[in-house]
Amino acid sequence: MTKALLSFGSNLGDRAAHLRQAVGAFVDVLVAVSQVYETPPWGDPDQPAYLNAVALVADERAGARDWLHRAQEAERLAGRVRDPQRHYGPRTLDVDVIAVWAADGSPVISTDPVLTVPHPRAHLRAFILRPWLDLDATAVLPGHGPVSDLLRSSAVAADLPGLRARPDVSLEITA
Ligand code: A4P
Ligand code: MG
Repeated sequence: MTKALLSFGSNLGDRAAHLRQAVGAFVDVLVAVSQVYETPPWGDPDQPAYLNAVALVADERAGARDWLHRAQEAERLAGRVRDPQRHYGPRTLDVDVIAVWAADGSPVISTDPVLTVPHPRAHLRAFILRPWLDLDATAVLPGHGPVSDLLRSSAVAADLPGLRARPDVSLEITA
């Protein structure tokens, strides 16, 4: 079984609906989804607050590129428009592949610009690390260490108080 940790973010339109639709696109492979957090924009302050969450997904065969293609298809369905001038700018939906594990549990490492895993900025982002801790208190970001330690690093710890849990926005998929 291969696994991946995916992050979901939205700060345009009906943010909760975008996240629900995106998580729903992975229903066949979904292991667990975190709670949702309201988060201040990271990297480009002049935009609305985000809703963020992460999900663990698993599949018999899926490789790292398969997860990327599914992430990009979910973004397309949410009507994502890319602004090449604003790398960290607003978006209906961003689905990033944070980390991938092979069938033997070893982390997949890639520096290919088409798919860099682990995600090169994940260790700096409270809006990824905090929801991940919800899913797994012992989670380890390959190449960087325990998520619980990363949350205490100065850059991330400074952002943590800005995150607000939104238990009123559930992404649990019910039958
Ligand atoms: N790519 C390479 N590696 C990956 C990966 N691990 N996951 C390539 C996904 N894509 C990856 O991505 C650009 C290219 O990166 C793609 O061609 C893909 O093959 P993109 O999604 O088209 O462009 P982007 O969104 O501008 O870049 P990226 O890296 O997704 O942006 P970031 O760095 O994720 O920043 N603040 C808050 N609070 N919450 C957020 O969710 N998100 C961003 C987006 C900024 N600020 C935010 C949030
Ligand atoms: Mg992206």
